[in-house]
Amino acid sequence: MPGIVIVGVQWGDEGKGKATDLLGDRTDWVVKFNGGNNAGHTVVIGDEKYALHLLPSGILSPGVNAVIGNGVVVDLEVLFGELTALSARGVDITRLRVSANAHIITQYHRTLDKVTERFLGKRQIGTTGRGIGPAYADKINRVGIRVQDLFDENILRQKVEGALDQKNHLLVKVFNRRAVTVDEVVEDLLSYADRLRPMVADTGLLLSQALDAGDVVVFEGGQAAMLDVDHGTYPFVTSSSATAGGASTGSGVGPNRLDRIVGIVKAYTTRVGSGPFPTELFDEQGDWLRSRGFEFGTTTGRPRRVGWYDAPITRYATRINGITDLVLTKLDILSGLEQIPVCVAYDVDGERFDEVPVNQTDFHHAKPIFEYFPGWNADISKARTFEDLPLEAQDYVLALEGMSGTRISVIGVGPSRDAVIVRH
Ligand code: 2SA
Ligand code: GDP
Ligand code: MG
Repeated sequence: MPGIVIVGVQWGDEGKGKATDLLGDRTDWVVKFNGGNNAGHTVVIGDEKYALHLLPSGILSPGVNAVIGNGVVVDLEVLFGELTALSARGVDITRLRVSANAHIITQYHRTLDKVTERFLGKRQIGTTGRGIGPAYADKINRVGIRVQDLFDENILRQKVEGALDQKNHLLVKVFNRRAVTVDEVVEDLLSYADRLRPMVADTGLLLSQALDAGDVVVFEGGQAAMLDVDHGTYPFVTSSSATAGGASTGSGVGPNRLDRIVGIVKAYTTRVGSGPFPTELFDEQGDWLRSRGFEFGTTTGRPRRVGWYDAPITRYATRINGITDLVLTKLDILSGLEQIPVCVAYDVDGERFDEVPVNQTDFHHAKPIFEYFPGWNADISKARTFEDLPLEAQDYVLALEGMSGTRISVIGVGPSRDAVIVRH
């Protein structure tokens, strides 16, 4: 199975970074195909903890080739900041390749992200403020700056001029900010060109050749199904394709090369930013889950919203991604509960919905219909086989599997690399 896609099932932070890292020994290439430094993956290796935002987690595995695909938006300051920090900790960073077609996040994208959010007030999306949305908007609007533009100053200048045309009007007239000059942007971008040049490649070609040669390629998704610009809780979404289809468009590899689609799903649910969240907890049980699960953003440190497992969401994500295997993470966090609620359907203004409603207003009104499962008290973080788990925990996993539409192949019982139960 040479092409393996890893995607988030819920609203992100399911533990995708750890899942990618787990596959490290058997992986030759890891590709990030969507998003940018809005992502935050925490990977724990021995006593070392790494927080990655832009770089794919696979860069931590010796010998693995890391790729930033064409579907990614790249903040060059962040890229070189992360590379320098990893290199100082002894990580080999020479195996990174960056797509010539990836788009660049510039200072005006970051500024626009922040001022737009402030302007929206109560209607704000709760973005990470990293310039992600404005950079993708420019891409779709055909006024984006791509990695390859850095190597032709004339072209770069023309493109920056074109991009700033309307933005300066917006910045000055609407947001009361100073105008950004073409010179300052060009100078900033060019300051990275020499360091970037050796990493730039036709990454779609490299990946196809690697797959032809039988290499294992992991496509590491950022964010998750419910944050996908097409399939998520729009407009409370990120601006990229976070589902398995994005692995193909965002890397330049045909969809028939994607052999397994692995969905990462938490044993409960979290969300950062605004938008509907039917199983959200506002009481002390929520505070308990947040502090026990250490649910604070890797990128911004924001407390995550927390709630119970939502089975219709997993079924939905399974369908739209074509998930073949699920990795259920953070089961250990649920130890100590008397009973565990699981959302099996929704009540929308008196009508039962077994699937995620297509209509946004319905989803905003959706109240969870819960089924309750008996909890367990034992610490399960040392369990390494399914049978090591208390019967109640086994039953919980089997129940989720039954409701989710696909098999749960791996169960996470702790943050470290080895704290997993592999079933299939
Ligand atoms: P953006 O910045 O335009 O992508 O924000 C749009 C929405 O997408 C959500 N989003 C995320 N949700 C969870 N985790 C994310 N990454 C970090 C992490 C988050 C952090 O992994 O911990 O540190 O705060 C992530 N990135 C984007 C965001 O909350 C908006 O709802
Ligand atoms: P990602 O964005 O999907 O990569 O996830 P994050 O790294 O933002 O958040 C997941 C967090 O859960 C990280 O701190 C991981 O170290 C941690 N984690 C992953 N799997 C498990 C698990 O099975 N149990 C526990 N307790 N923590 C886990
Ligand atoms: Mg994260």
